[in-house]
Amino acid sequence: FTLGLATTELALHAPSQIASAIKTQANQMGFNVVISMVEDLSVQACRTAINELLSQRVDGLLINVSLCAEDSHAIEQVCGKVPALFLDVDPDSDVSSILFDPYEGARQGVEHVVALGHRDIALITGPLISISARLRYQGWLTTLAECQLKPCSVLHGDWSAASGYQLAGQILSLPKHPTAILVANDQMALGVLRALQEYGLQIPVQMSVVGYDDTEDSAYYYPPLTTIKQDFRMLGQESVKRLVQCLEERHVPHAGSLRLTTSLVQRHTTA
Ligand code: IPT
Repeated sequence: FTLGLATTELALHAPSQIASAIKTQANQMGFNVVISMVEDLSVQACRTAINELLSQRVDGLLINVSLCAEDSHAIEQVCGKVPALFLDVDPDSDVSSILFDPYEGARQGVEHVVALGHRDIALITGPLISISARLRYQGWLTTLAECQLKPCSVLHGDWSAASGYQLAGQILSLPKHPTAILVANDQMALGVLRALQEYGLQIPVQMSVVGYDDTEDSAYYYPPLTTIKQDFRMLGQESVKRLVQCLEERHVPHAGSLRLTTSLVQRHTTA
C-alpha cells in the first residue's frame, strides 16, 4: 500500500514528530508514505492537499489538519472510496479518528497548578481557528470553574515560540502578575520561558509554567518543562496500523475511532 498524509505546517514540532512516527511505522510494515503539507488552515487548502495525494494514487489517507465536524464531512466526501483517518478533528464528528482527549489534558494542567496552591492563573491558547486549541481552552475554563476560579488573563498565540515570547511579555506588562501560566503547547512555552528569564523572574519559584505536547526536546528546555504528554509515537503506530487493517479487510469500510490518553509529566517549571 501507499499511504497519503495530509499535514499541517511541518515547521511545528508536534506535526513533524507525528509525521516522523507515521513514516517509521509505515516503513516497518513495508509501506510507503507520501506527504502533502497544508500551509494555511482553510478547508480549501486541505481539499487541494487531499486531491494532490489522490492523484498520486494513495490507498488510504491520514489527515492531520485541524477540522471542525462540518469541514471533516466535506473532506471525507473528497476522499471518496479511499479510507481516511482524521488525527485533529472535532471529537463529536462521526468520521474515523484517532485523537488525544483535549479535555483530559487541559484538566491535568489545571489540577496540577491548583494542587500546588496557585489561584492567579494566566492562559495562553493556540490559534482559535484550530479545533484542538479551542477544546483545550474550553477544558481549562471548565476545570478552573469547577475550582471556583477564572483565568486572570487569556491570550491567544499561534503555536510558535515567537508568539509565546511576545504574549508572555504582554502578561508581564500587566499591573498584577499571575503565579502560573498554562500554555497550549511546548513550543509557545519555550518562548514564555525566555521572556520570564529576561524579565528576571525565577522559574518555578516566582512563576510556574505548564506546556502541552511533551515533544522530543521539552526535557531539555531550561528549566526542563513540566507538560502534558501526548504520545506522538503511539499516535503514529496506531494510526498506521488501523488504516492498514481497514485496507486489508475490505469489508471494513471505516477505521473506527480511538481516544488516546494524555498524562502530566512533572519536571522543573512548576512548584
Ligand atoms: C497539536 C499540537 O499540540 C500543537 O502543539 C500544534 O503543533 C498543533 O498540533 C498543530 O496543528 S497536536 C494535534 C494532533 C492536535
